[in-house]
Amino acid sequence: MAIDPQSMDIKSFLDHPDVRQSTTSISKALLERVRFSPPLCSVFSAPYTQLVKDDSYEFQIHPATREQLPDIIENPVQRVVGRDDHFTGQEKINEKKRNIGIVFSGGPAPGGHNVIAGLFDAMKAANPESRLYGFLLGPDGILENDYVEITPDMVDSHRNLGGFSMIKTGRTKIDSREKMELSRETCRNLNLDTLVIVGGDDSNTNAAFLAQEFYKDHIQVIGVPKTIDGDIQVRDLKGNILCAMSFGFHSAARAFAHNINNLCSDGSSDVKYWHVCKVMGRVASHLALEVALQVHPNITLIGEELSDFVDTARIERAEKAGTVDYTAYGMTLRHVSRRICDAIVRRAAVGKNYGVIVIPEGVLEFINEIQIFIIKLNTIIGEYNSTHDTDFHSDFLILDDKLDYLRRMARLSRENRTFSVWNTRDDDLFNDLPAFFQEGLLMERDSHGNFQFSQVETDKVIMGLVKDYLNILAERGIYKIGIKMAWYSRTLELAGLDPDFYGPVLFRNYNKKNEFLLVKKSIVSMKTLTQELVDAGVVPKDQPVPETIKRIYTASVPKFKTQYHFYGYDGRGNDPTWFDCTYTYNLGYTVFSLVANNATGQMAAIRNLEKDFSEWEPIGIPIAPQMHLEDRKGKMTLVLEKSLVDINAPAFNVFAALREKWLAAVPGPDCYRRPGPIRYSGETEESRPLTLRLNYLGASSGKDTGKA
Ligand code: FBP
Repeated sequence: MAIDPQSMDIKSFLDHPDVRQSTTSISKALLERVRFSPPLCSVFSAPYTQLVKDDSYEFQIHPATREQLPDIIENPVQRVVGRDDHFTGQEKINEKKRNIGIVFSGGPAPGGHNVIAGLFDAMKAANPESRLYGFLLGPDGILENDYVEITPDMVDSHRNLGGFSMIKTGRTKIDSREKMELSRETCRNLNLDTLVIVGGDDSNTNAAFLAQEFYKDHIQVIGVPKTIDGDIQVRDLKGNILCAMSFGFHSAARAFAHNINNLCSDGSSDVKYWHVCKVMGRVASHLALEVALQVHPNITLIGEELSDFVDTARIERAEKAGTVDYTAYGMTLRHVSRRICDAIVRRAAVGKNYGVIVIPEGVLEFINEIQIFIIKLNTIIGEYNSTHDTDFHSDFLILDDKLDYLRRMARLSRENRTFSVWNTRDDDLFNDLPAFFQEGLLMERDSHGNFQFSQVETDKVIMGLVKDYLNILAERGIYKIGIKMAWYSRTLELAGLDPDFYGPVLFRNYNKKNEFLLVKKSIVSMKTLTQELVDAGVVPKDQPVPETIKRIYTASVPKFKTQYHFYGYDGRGNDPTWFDCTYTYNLGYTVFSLVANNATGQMAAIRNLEKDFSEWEPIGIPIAPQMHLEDRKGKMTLVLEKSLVDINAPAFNVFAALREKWLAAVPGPDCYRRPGPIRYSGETEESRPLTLRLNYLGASSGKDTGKA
């Protein structure tokens, strides 16, 4: 029945049951999602679980780890196995009443709520008296003793939902004695048996240090591999995979892919924009690679490939001159921008002056000169802070002050040759960068000492150079839009002109067999057009160029128009895919098995993620052996090693082999792929990231049993 809003006041209108149903925050999609029950790995159907040491993995242990984490360095890899026999006393261990604290650390990643749900369900099934506490706003919640007890209602209303909104998150690092003591105090106050840290490489590093710190207090610390960046992947020395991917990666990549595919549809419809899509991933380009495999955009940059580049021509030139050219290794910003220009020019030549380009957020980290700037500035800022016992960013608030400080450093290097971090050449090069980029490079590092790439307009830095160079190529007559032969002939014939009379003068490839014609390089303006026609004798000197010919020329002049998009925060908050829903729910169960079996300093993981679900195996991975020394805020620090895109792995090889096809710089349609929206059920979503699937298929020579 239709409601007449005029006949009632707004309050009564809002109270009408149909209006209430339409305006409630609880959508049908949400209800369906929270009711979904992810399947559990078969071991969890047993009444109890036990941990079995798996000696088949080997790690190269850094001596500093042995020194700093002595009590957890010998932790083994542990398999979670199901037990149903009672004589081991396992039921007592399992059924013990426990207090567990959990915290989210770092950026949100789809699936976090299911880690809580899995842990909560497993814990309550073992002993309904056990309690789960959620620390609020990340590690600050631990330091400030700010927590909530997690209730069944809280869990049920967040199952399978994205974000970390149940208990929020934060990026504080527990890195000082004082913070360690505060954390210990909080754990003691709550009488915690275990602290669970759901986080990325830095947070799992923190988990290892806390595990060591609390070892004698008998407070267990367990890490959970979270990050959309996909850079927590654990392999042993021989390359055996223990954890193929952190959770959240698949959902974020899928969300980005779906949105970027929409741009592909839009772009190939109005054919006037290059859509520039910056895709998150602080350093590693895993997300960009997965998006490329999911969508087939025209151009995708992969940072790891750029740094691996070797300019053989430069090396040969240097060899002939008897010198060494160190700049021949890795790509420069200019080189990258020229590669992009080349692709844009080639597409334009077949009439496609539009397209989609994917740029990883962290790509600058892999570009020669920028990498050097980042390292140098990290050192300068780190040294300033330790020498002055203050903070560089508070002392130099505005860009001009920071630049002034750098100038003084450069002067110092002239006066004192031993001071070499920042010389006048560095200063000159730095001053050539646009101000917004200088500001980005000088920005405050995060609490873990990481450069905050999400705050830098990486895409604009690269595309600025692309635009400049395209202008040069247009002036040189190289960047032109291909003119369709059929359109050219029809247009001239309609105007009563002979296409064959003008064609050979206008175009460099005039031939009936060519689908697209390219205006000669020498014709770059109306003036040069007139000159060319007059010189060829097809237009008399004192006669104007026919309007139709001018129209053809104008259609060949490219306008390079861009639209910028950032895919990051939206994907982090996306609801999880089936893969992430299931992965994280099982991670929650795995955490409980590790807790119940007294593990500490371990990271909960699922082995065989790259295979079909029936082969997934919950395990505990020792965190300490994964650590190595890295420069953070100018200091060598033990951290979990980030996993970068392996450019020798099958997934990258597939991308490299197909990217020319996806560029589609040939007449005919583009090759975009429609991944579709995220679902947690049904058959339209692949069962795991394409990167994992391809790497697995490559490694097992096609012997896969899983569904696509
Ligand atoms: P985590 O490593 O904490 O999971 O965060 C990843 C990330 O989303 C990066 O992709 C991005 O560079 C960064 O967080 C953005 O951080 P912030 O939330 O501080 O802007």
